[in-house]
Amino acid sequence: MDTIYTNIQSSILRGDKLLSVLIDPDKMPLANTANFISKLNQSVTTHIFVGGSTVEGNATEVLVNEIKKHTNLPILLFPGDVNQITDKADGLLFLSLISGRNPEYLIGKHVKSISKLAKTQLEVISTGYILIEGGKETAVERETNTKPLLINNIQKIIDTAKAGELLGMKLIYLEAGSGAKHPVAGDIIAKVKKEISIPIIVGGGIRTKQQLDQAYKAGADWVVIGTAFEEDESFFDELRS
Ligand code: 1GP
Repeated sequence: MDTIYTNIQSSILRGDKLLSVLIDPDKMPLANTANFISKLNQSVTTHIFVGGSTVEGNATEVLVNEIKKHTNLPILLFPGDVNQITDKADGLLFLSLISGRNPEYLIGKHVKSISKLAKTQLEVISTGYILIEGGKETAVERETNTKPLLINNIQKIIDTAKAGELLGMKLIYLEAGSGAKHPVAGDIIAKVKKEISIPIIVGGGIRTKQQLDQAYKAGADWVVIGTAFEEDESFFDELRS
């Protein structure tokens, strides 16, 4: 049976690159969703992520319902907390913040989410989430009360990714944090890529087509961009399919 994850694997085997647009329910006015998704549909975007560090009430579910009216692309939850889980999406990145040592974000919230998840049909994809310094303090760092891994300690980043793979995680997410000043550097992506065989997602601070291509060239299988589209939707014009 085809699943989101097997489709990702097949795309990577074909040499295709994946692109997710991250939409934060706190920042996307519902009235603008149709217009935003219509531009997104004409771009090379392959997946939509929905999530944010702090989202109130059922804003995630309301937004996912609205997005679904306008696209057939898979919608994956990228949740900052348990309250962002909704059955209306197609899948969920089950993110464990393996760069940090805060038990809540390593396993605590996951345990709390199970009774809610059990009532959904969501495809749950175990993801090793690695926060890497990106030139400024980001919301992930503040919310999780963890420090990012330092860019001058590449071996620790590699070992963390490898440990995630050996724990059975299905994806490794190299995250510079939303709005990061510097995206994850190409040499870090390339070195991690060499050591692991599961797909690599890269996000945080990617604002130009050139930075996107650099991430792919270095070995990212999948790139996530949020802020650049929030600030300027004409970025979609540069990414036309
Ligand atoms: C954040 O990696 C994502 O979790 C996207 O980051 O908003 O900087 O594109 P940006």
